[in-house]
Amino acid sequence: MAAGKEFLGVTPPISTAESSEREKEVTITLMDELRRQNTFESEEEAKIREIVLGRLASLVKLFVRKVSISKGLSEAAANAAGGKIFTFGSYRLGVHGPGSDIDTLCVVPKHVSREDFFDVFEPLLREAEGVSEVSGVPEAFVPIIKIKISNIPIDLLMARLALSSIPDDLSLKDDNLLRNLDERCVRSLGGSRVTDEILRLVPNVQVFRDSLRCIKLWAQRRAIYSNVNGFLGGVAWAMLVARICQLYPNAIAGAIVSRFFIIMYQWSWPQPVLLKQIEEGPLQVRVWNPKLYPTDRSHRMPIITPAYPSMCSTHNVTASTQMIMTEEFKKGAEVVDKVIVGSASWSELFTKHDFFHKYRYYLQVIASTGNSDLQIKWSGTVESRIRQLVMKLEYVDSLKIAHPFIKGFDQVSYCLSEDEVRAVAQGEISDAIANRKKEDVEGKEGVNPVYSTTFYIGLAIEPKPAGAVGPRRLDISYPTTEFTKLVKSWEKFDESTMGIVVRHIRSSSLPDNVFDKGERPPKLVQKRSK
Ligand code: 3AT
Ligand code: MN
Ligand code: MN
Repeated sequence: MAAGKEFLGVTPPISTAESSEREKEVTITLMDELRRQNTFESEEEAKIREIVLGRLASLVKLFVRKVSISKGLSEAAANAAGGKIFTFGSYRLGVHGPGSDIDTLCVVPKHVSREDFFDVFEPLLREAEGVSEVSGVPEAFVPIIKIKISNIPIDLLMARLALSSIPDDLSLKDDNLLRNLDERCVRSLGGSRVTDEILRLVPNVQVFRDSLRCIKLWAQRRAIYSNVNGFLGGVAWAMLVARICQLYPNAIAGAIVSRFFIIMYQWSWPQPVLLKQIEEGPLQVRVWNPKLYPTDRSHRMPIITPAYPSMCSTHNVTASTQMIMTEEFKKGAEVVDKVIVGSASWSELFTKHDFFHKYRYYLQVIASTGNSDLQIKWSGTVESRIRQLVMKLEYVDSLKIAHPFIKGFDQVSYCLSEDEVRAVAQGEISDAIANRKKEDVEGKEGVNPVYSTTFYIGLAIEPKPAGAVGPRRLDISYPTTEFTKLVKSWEKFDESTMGIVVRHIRSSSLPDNVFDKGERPPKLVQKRSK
């Protein structure tokens, strides 16, 4: 830390006071509630993860050794070449739950190439005992191998450094390590460097972990945990909590959570959330800078990653998602106030969202294909463009909010005719089709499975101005046509195999699969028409 500066962060703390007795009490009840909500893994699972990581570390060394030998290095040099794993994501932050994956970066010396990662390491993993479900995606933006060891899912990224060996005590902190690296390596290193930096920038790691565990569960339950859909992802939530921890360095989790909601509710966006001053570095890459770049200026709730090159983790936030999150911060603050005075319990903070009860009208965006592998790609493409639809809807007069739901609903429909195929692609899934199972059509002729993923956008419409006559007309044909064009411009789009439909429905026409069992209110008697 710089001389004379005895705090972490870009401003001095708001308060360095210790937490009160009451805050200590509610921290205990908070931790009890988090355990009751099953957010922690068991001790056995924790032990298995450590064994798995040990195993993985030796597999990476074996891989580096093997490639070293094949490239003509001596036994001694091959052994010294090393290789090291770094974790990031929820496991590294210490907020993972039962069943979370372990996000792992494999760091290798310069003579081990990215091709070797997929051509040598992937087959080595396939052969390795206890390793299963190996699948590599070399062409991804961040190339990845997914595996399971002892049933624990693991995401493996790789970075090749410009070093002839990777010692066990290597740290990734030095920005100069990024010099002369392939862009994919720089991206792969990012996750790990950011997580490590966050942990270095909080005054008390355990308080940070406990608080973040609470905020993550809350954001998931309130359906505002999703980067693609314009809310915040895991890294952004972690940075917000870290900032509150910096502002109250001696507070415990219950106090941090209570300050979190009120401060985030009152935050003067687009003032950015920073964990440290943004730094320049050795690469020819853009660092977030709203003074220089108009796109950076357009970020509504900028939350900036602390490791070089600093980036905005929240560029997907739109006017609607910002309003929705702000409203949730406010509600959260109210619940926590009640918890502190003893008139509510923590479980109230984690109540399920009411997205499918909240609006009178919804848009359905239905992506469909006839093949499950293709469906994953197509629905992913459609999902990643939904925020573009939301932003266009925000321009429609009289539309107050276009609220995207954080996940799509997948269905397989076994269709027996062309008419059924067409109907399903249009979102008209009759009960007969919805209830038809794979077993029911086994051996039948002319069965076409249709894979569909339906995304929802809730529409809040401004009340009719006083004295206006006739129903309020909402014209969304322009945004929907533009959106359809946009998704169809995907380079792999194929009109004959991929379907995309946008349509609006009343809340009474929502299908059962968006509700939990018993959640759907009994059908109300049709309201008298106004
Ligand atoms: P879980 O406990 O695993 O659910 P997490 O925060 O670890 O929570 P992920 O494993 O999905 O979540 O992601 C961990 C990090 O990996 C977050 C982000 O920096 C990176 N990441 C996630 N998805 C992608 C992706 N599709 N491409 C590139 N990086 C990704
Ligand atoms: Mn993870
Ligand atoms: Mn992951």
